[in-house]
Amino acid sequence: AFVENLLKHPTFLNYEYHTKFIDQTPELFDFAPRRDRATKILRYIADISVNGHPETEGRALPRADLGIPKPPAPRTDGIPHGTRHILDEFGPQAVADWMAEQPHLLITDTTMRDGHQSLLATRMRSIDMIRVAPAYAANMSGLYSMECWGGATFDVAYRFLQECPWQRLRDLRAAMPNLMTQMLLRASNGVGYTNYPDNVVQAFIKQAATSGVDVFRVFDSLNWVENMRVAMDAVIAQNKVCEGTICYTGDMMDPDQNKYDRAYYVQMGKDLKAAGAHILGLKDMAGLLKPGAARVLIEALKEEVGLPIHFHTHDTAGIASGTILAASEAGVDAVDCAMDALSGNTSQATMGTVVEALRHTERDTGLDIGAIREISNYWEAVRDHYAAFESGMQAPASEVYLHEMPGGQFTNLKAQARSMGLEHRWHEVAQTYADVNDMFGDIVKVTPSSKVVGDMALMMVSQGLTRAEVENPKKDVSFPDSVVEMMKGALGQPPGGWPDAIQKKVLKGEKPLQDRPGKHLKPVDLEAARAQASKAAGGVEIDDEDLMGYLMYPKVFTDYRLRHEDYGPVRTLPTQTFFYGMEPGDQISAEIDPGKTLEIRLQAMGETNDAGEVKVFFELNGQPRTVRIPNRK
Ligand code: BTN
Ligand code: 3PY
Ligand code: ZN
Repeated sequence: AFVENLLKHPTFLNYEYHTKFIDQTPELFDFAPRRDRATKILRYIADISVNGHPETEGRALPRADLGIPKPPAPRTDGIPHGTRHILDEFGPQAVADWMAEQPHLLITDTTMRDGHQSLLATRMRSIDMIRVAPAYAANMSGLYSMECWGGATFDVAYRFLQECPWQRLRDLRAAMPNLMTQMLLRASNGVGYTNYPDNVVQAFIKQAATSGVDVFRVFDSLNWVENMRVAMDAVIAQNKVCEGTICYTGDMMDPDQNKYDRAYYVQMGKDLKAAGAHILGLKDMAGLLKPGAARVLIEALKEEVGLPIHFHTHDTAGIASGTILAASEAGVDAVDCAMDALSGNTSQATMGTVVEALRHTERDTGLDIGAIREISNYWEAVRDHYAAFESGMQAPASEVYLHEMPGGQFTNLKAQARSMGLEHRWHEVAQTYADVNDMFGDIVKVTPSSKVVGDMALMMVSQGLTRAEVENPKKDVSFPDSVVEMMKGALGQPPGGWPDAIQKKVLKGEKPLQDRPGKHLKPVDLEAARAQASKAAGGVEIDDEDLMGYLMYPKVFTDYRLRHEDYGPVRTLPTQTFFYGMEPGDQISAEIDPGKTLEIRLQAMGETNDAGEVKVFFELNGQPRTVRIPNRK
């Protein structure tokens, strides 16, 4: 209502808008905020009920008989101590020391980040996570950490879920005070797809630590340690756990390739240790590390680097738990798993399976299989609500050894291919992705470099271009912007540099950067950016968290913030209502503030009138309310 008032106000239309104008024009605030939020939510529900949600249109429908998933009850009185207490009382080095000394295989639960990023296109809503968080705190206090933030979840929250990722973080942090939270950070690329100025990266990390992140898994999409230092230093300055991370690619056991071999990974591990990493992350984003290689690599890293190791892999080829067991035997300290119901395929290995496989061995995880089962049952019920976002992958795919796509990209790229009418040519896209990787000199493929390879592959398949044609100096090719930027050095340098010929062809004579992109990016004036964000979002107040959203994704954030003025706190709606609206007779509750709950009943929907509008009749906390919505169908 505020923005509507503002946009319609003659002073605003006269372009005489300035911040004082808002202060001096009290009629802009002529609405009761409480009542108003309820009205906004009713409008949102009415709109979705009449017109549907664009994100689920044409997609599979969830089963008709779904209820609200019920989280398990606590199995203990009070909240048991967990890893968070070590961090808070003794600091990040103590966490690393404790990790190395204790004998169990430690487990990180990735369900709330990589699990749904890899299986459900990152579309899981906060409410479904927050409701089960107390059960994790009570029943899973032996977990190493909860990966619940970062990666693609940040922009997807604003972009598709109409919610604030920071609020998700604060709510989860509050509900799991004994467990370390963990995020995935793309080093200088933050949680975006491009390098940001150093002061933005630093401010972002400071805010993430303040809002609730304990463990930062920091990686670079070309494995360039030089480009990770700003982010690693900022994490260390916050006294949080810095997990300096190696991305694994290719097959280190292949005698025909010597680019990414044992010596390469050991050297990178040493460089990360010298850069201050408390623990070493080994990120196998595509699930390419085979059990035999895991044994060799983990032993080498343990012996020659000496940091505790946290191993992350994907189950795309169906072998992740086998690789985890081999890594466990070789002495890995912690591994990532997803709760059973959101595990397997492009997601992580199955937690209950790994826990049971190690039961009564020296690496016994100590986790309670009953507690896992209950929480997994909850996730199973949650997953049913997201049928629209399932990828259709029916079986493990050893094809991943050919294309090397990250688990988090596989389903996204498939969706992109579908939207371009190329889904039936998927295996060609996969082969072309592999060709592009060769053409680019065999690079690490992980966000954002993976996105660049995907862009190029889709372009080639849609235009019918072969690798030979692309490489032919006489053939004119217009490369995607992301390819031009990457070859310019905007994402940094891959080991050995870019292949000369293709780089020259892409850059058409322009000179590439050789050093760190951040060195050339001017620091952002944060207060000026705050004022700009406020103006773009209709004059609303921009707090520090909002500012970080704006700096990472100016347009995505602004659109979110403007829509928020119309829709209100829709994050409080049940998932079914958010994506599908309500039908006559349906009743739901939405807790818009702690203790302030809206009881909403949709009574009836009228016919579309001559003005093209539908009247929707609600009962809100027992009082009748009517909303008129244009029928856009
Ligand atoms: C990756 O690409 O390394 C993993 C996850 C990132 C997925 C996002 S979702 C939209 C965009 N399109 C892609 O192909 N990747 C990113
Ligand atoms: C991300 O950056 O989102 C990833 O999941 C990379 O694997
Ligand atoms: Zn992953």
